[in-house]
Amino acid sequence: MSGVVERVGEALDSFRIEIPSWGFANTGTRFGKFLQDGAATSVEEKFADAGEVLRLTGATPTIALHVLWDLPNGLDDVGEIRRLEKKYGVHAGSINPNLFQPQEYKFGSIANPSAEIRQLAVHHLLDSVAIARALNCRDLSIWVSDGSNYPGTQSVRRRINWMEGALAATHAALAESQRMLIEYKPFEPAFYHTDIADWGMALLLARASGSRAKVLVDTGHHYAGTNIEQIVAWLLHADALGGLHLNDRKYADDDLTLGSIDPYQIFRIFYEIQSAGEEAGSVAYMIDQSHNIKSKIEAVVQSVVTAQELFARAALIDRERLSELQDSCRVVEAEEYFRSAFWFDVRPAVQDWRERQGLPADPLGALAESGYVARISSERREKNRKASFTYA
Ligand code: PSV
Ligand code: MN
Repeated sequence: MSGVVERVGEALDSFRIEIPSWGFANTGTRFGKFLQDGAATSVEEKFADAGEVLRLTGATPTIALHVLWDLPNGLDDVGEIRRLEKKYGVHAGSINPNLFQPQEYKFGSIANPSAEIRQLAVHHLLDSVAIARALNCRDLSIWVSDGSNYPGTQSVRRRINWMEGALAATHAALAESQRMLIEYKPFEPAFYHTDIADWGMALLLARASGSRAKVLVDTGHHYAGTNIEQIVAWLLHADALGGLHLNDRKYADDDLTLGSIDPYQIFRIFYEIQSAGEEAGSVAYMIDQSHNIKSKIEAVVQSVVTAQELFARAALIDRERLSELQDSCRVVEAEEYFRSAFWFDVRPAVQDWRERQGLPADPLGALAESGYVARISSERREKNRKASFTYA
């Protein structure tokens, strides 16, 4: 393959991926958490870890914040976040309201039959917009976990109207430069119907909310076998793809490391986005994972490196050449050409790019050598061991 170093370099120059604050903290499954000595126990520690990932990879300038977890006092915490941004050189990225944990939301948040509870949820959404405005964050990422567990127990149609009202009110509060991303998920925590279960529902709600509302695709939020890159292609066509939450899965929303099960799928998604050219310029990439068994910061670095490699591989495809093969229906040649980019070992070219940027050639190796994990493990051990063992 010719021009590999240039193509890879160009792709990586433009590639940025956001990391989630919750990727550094003790998370688990609904059966429990295995506490790690080095897990972040405060927002400051999350920023510190994010700063380390940025130092190692050069690709993660922003950290996604979850309002209840990272700004429990709402707007009053904005000053502290600004201080952390300066101290660690990492900016606040997408702002994620939390519509799934407060006790009031047992029967839903913005789709709750109680007008009072819907109002509570809208207040939280508006507070989240205010936080995003104050921190200069472009995206408000909304995941609505609402739904029901048993047939006949809720009115699906009335709930659609309630959601439309709440989302339109949120959209109206956005600044000109801001966007609202609507994430969908087929099931969990609701197991009969989820109010925003797929991309069609998310797209219709986005359309009803306003021009700066887009759809957020989380790779873990699909049934097995779903052709996610096709959904991505349709959303790009509709100018409605806001962003991607990347992770991997074997069964459901498993939150496994991106590319650990099916790297070819992430490659195909990246190709679809790259092939849309300029139109895809504003698609936001984020890692949305929970590292239950792996060491947190190592898992984040591993994910970023994998994302960079897969993005670089997708960039090796000469789109004109592929179009010619497609248009002349040379099936095997087209498939082999497409796959040859996926099989190509871009690691030497990626390493080359890292060195040109003054970054460590091997981020995971550099992390191990730095002693960072050992240091935070000893500094945070006491706090982590004191944390009570709670079921998530
Ligand atoms: C829900 O499964 C989700 O993907 C949403 O993006 C949440 O904000 C995130 O995970 C963290 O729980
Ligand atoms: Mn997500």
